[in-house]
Amino acid sequence: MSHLEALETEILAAIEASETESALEDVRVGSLGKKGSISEQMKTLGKMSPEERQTMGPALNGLKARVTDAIAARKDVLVEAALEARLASEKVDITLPLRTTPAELGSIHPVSQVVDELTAIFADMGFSIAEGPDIETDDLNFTALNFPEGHPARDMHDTFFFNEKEDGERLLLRTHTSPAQVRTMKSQEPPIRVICPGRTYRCDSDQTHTPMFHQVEGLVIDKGAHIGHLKGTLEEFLKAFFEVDNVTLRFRPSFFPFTEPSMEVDVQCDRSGSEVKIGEGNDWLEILGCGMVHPNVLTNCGLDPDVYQGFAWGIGIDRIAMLKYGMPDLRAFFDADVRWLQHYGFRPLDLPTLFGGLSA
Ligand code: 2NM
Repeated sequence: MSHLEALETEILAAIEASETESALEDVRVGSLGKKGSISEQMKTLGKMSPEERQTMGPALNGLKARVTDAIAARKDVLVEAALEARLASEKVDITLPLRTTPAELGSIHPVSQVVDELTAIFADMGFSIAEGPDIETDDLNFTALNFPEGHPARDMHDTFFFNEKEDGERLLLRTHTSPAQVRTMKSQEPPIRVICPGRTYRCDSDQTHTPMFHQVEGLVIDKGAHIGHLKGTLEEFLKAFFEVDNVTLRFRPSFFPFTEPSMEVDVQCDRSGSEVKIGEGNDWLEILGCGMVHPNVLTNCGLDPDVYQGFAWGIGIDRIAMLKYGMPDLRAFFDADVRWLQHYGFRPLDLPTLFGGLSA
């Protein structure tokens, strides 16, 4: 075997043995590079006799061409193999379920969920949301709302009072969200359409009462507001909230200091199964109180009762949450037991909307 054949065999074997692109590059530099073995052979051509050069020239050029081709072919194989290895090692199974993020491990308390639902429904009907402080003045919680001092209706509320301040004023924990509505009437021009959801407090505790509970009150003030609008508003709300096509309401005369006339509202229901079903059956369930805003309240809030009329209502949020989601025990709402929350809680990132489904 000539020395050129030996060199070719050696280089081709090195090419085949290269496992990486950089090893192959070393072989290329070692053979075809400036000081490579083939290049060194090329340099010897100049010192040869013309006859010798005539055979060695083409022989060396052939060798160079075959080595160049072999390197290119090997490179294609290595590039392809490297890509395959990357595809295999970086494979992502897009069918795997997402890992639960900390945000998804928590859940939304049913009271928050129901407040979000109420907000979506009434916002759709053109209402704004108003909030006020939990600690209120006697004036905003009672006097402005036509509960005169010494009036027995004040006792009905089992109020939590704070100690008297130095100036003799006695603050209290609001017994209803109506003071937020007084603030709204005093600060905004009619027409007014607001709901006020929030915490309320009464010194009362048994199977169906907790000292802190949640209420949402609604208020509409406008020149032509009348009791028909009240009925329509309540029907639309209850249908949307309980996600039923029809509700039948029954209005019974009642008494509240801040409304005249005042009414208690029952909703038609079916109690034959294990859960109460709203909108069917032949039972009644008391669900809310309402009425036309008393002229004294309008006057106290700076509105002329000869120009403006209004209607208002109040509902217990905890109670309608229990009804809608079948939760039997009110007191569990305030136990902060994560097992209860995992069972009855809602997904944190699904906000209730009328188009996306309130409780879907
Ligand atoms: C109720 C029942 C009836 C009520 C009245 C007012 C205000 F501020 F306009 F006077 N707010 N809420 C109201 C009326 C609340 O809860 C059972």
